[in-house]
Amino acid sequence: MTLFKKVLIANRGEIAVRIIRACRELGIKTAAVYSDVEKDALHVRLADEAVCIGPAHSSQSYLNIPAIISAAEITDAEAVHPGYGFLAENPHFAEACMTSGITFIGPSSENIRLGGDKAKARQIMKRRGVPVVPGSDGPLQDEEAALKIIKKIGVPSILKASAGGGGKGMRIIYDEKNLEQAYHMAQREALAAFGNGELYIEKYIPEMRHIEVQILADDTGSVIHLGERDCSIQRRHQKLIEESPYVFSNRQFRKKIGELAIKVARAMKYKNVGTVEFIVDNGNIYFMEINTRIQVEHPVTEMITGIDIVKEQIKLAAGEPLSYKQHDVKFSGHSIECRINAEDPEKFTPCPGKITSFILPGGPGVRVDTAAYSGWVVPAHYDSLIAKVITHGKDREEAVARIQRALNEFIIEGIKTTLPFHMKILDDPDFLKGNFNTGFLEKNKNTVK
Ligand code: MV4
Repeated sequence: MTLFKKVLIANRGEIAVRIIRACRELGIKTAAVYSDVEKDALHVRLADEAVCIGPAHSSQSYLNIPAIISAAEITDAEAVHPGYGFLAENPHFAEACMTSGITFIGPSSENIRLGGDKAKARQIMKRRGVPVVPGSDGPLQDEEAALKIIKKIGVPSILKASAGGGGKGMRIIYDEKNLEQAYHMAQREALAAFGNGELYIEKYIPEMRHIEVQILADDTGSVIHLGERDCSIQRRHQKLIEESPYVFSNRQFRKKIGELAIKVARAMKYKNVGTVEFIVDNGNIYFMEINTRIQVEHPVTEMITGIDIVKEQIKLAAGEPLSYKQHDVKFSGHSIECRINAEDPEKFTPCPGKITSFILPGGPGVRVDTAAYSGWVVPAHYDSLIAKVITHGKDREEAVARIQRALNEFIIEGIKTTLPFHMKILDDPDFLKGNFNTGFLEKNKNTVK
């Protein structure tokens, strides 16, 4: 089996750099794409060549399908890696690549479509015997249908958008008399955000842990998992800190959640890398959704397994079989990631601008994934993620001590960042005990801002 000679990276920032690194190690040439305001970006410098694909606004550059397909054709790239965000979960883009004879480094367009239809994915998994939270069987026809289900499952319940993600089109119902209004508000919000107002309903689980499982699947139908990640520390549906393993994980828990994730992958004939998200509540595990992309937090899994997920992803897309069997996957120690954003650490408003000083942390067990450097101007047009600090230790205590040390070493001047916010969370006694859930930041908003 021969790998690609050249890959086009249809993304920017730290993930574009991450993908270039994987390609280099595999001996694959890289072509970057960039917008008008990013000619000095690190991904442009590190790639073998780069093509400008349009104006700063992402709708005209990083989301511009014809421009990206043209860039792949001009550079003679055989494959396109979409990274995360932008076109990564757009089934039309995956199809456009195929039609142009370019390999999309990711799952099939059918996989992407089902991942984006959360009501249908839930319905299919429920029918296949994967546990889901009590709620609707597929999408809701109208608020009458929602009321019938609430009568059965009770309140609190949560309305979610089928096309959702990022919390848009979500409403918690504490009293059925508010259902009608909540239904219309959620529907309107979903329609505005996704062009699709379809909703489904679930029992609301107030103290949930958001636990997800990394999976790898090849063209022959072999599927393995790389263990779980705890992503419960989020703010406004943005994950801020992720870790692996889950603090209360053990061999039995990992086997159980890992096998459920594999069952989900098989039920949809999944190919390539993906993440199955679960709600964990008091030891109960429920399927929530499947993400059909490489995720921001993939490094914590790489740190504890030693497996380069991006290299595996590229090899899988080239048609290679999995290089590991489940029993080859060995888990070692603990890893934590903090997402550092160019934002005000108290108000979380974006703070783009020129970085005047940028000095990285280092030493044992520290990894930093970033595309920033001293003198770089953080553009206002894109995601405010500027660096991921990831540590590994023999246990959680060592991983925590290392990330506390790393955040203290990290010097970023010229712009505000969320570094101080992370240092506060990492000092919180409940965080240190592993005593948190998705409500952590809301509950502690007076002490941990
Ligand atoms: C839930 C939930 C409780 N019960 N589902 C889904 C997307 C993710 N970003 C948040 N999600 C949740 N899904 C059930 N069945 C709790 C959340 C949730 C949440 C919901 C509303 C407002 C804030 C939230 C913060 C974290 C998690």
